[in-house]
Amino acid sequence: MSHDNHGHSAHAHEHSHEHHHEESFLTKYVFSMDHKVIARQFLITAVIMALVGMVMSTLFRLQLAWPGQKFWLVEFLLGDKWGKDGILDPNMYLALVTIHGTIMVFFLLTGGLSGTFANLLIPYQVGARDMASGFLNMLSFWFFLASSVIMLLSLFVEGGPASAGWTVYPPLSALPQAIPGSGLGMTLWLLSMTIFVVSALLGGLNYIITVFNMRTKGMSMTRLPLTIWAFLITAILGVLSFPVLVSAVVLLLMDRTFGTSFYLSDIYIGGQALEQSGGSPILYQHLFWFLGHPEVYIVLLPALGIASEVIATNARKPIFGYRAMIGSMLAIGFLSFIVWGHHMFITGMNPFLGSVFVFTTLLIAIPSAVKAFNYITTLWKGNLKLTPAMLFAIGLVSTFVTGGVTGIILADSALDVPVHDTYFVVAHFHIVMGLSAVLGMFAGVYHWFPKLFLRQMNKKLGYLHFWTTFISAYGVFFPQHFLGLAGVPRRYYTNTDFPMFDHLVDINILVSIFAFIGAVAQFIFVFNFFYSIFRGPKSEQNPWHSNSLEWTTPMAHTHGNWPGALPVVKRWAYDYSKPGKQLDYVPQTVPLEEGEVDGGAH
Ligand code: HEM
Ligand SMILES: [Cu+2]
Repeated sequence: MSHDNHGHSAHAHEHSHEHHHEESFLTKYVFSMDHKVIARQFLITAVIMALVGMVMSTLFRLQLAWPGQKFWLVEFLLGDKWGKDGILDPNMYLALVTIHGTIMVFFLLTGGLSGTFANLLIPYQVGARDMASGFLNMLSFWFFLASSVIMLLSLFVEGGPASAGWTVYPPLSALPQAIPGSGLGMTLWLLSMTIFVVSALLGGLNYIITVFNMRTKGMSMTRLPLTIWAFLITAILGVLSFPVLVSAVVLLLMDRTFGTSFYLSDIYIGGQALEQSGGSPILYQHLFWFLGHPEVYIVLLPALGIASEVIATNARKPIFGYRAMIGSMLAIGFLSFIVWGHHMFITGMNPFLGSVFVFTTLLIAIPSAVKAFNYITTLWKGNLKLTPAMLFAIGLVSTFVTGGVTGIILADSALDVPVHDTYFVVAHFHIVMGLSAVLGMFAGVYHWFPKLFLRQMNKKLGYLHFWTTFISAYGVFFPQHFLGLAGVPRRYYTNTDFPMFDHLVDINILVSIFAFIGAVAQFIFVFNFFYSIFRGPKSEQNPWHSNSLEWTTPMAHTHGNWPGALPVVKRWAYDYSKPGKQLDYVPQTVPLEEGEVDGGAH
């Protein structure tokens, strides 16, 4: 006891010059309430989760390209039970697809992308010392970590992890006896997702309150960088839609454990009718997709916001159509709530209702096209600095456009019906949402690495990583459109068993080979990332000559961000290459000159 006291007071003495409470290793790096530390915690957790999700995709791609062949890797990773003699067990195949999708959508791109960059950038770019509530922010990370751990634990239970697809439709999710993955694995999936939603809500409320209430002097809403607008709208979408997922999950848990029948209609198992009847699995689909579609934008908008920053900075040009960008993000956010039915065209919905969803879905193409147009116009005749971050941001614009085009096809009920549940859909959503968001996330990591870890990443490895990733990504997902058009169904253990798909074997092999190259490419990133955290060259304070406030803080992290007074904002964030200025950038803290017009104002 006395020893403890002594250690504590000596420690307090050392740090007595700090205004903030003294910090031990534990409060500084583990239970930190500092947004910068929490951002790094989210990022590192997401990188680890993504590696797990990626290894899973390599395993099921092995099976899809060479069905029934023996692979040492399969047995090595899955053991005797699920990978006997190196052959992937069919139940485990479904489970891998499910957990891969869940991890990528929720843990990498929802938790990892928003959690990292909203945390890092909101206080910095609005000019605040921290989030509105550091404590709730910390809890948000710990709930995220807990739900990640539970999801990983579910890999090791009897019966394997959940295997009803990442959408966990009933009856596979509602009947514990349906398939091996419907048992404890499914319960853990539901538990993990519930905790995940708590994390997302705590994070989201904090982001919203911080943006509305903690902006520094002069930081009006129309001077906010577009990243902040993107995080704000994302957080609002999350707060409105995630609770609906929880309600769906609660009803599901009741069907599973208390014999209710919200989702179960008449079901016979082995000739025996179940007690439950009268429910509707379609109800679940409505609830799921009321979250599920906005979720697409919860994943995409932060990436698009990051692209705006990275592209404007590295094109040395003001972002084109700042107000139109805000307007289109708001429009996308609003519309995303009235289109969920486009996931349900084949449920037998009234064709008139279907046509309403066709119409609202097609409307989203308009603000999306505005955004794509604005990126391209910003790039047009820019003085392009092709940093790795910039390449990833441009790559995002590419996938956002090419994936959006197939979205227009799927939005039409008449065209969606024949390709529904084929690889066409898999190709579409991987390109428009999966890839765009992943590329945006990489852009963010390369661009803000100096703010996260005070060092620079290696550029050459960055270029190598970009080109291998970009080429192999299209190599994986472009050919899948043709598989889909030929009718190859998704979520099938093997599709080469059907004679009518025999001529497609080569395409499947090609897709898998690109998938393996893409997976290897990510290790270039992982190496560069972890190496640079410790050994990368120290960064200067504003390496990209950027205007926004985060680059006005000193390189060494201080709790409270700015050592002295908070910065005062005098202009919008996009004064690059402004005529009549000496430098090609004017930070937000530089006062407007006589007669100078503030950029965002018109
Ligand atoms: C190169 C990396 C990737 C490969 C090779 C890959 C491949 C696949 C394949 C083959 C499926 C199974 C489809 C089926 O059987 O129906 C699948 C499912 C899925 N993937 Fe990926 N994927 C990759 C990256 C990603 C990323 C980055 C995301 C993030 C959005 C993602 C999200 C999903 C989802 C949500 C599913 C579930 C689809 C379903 O339930 O039918 N994947 N992936
Ligand atoms: Cu949708």
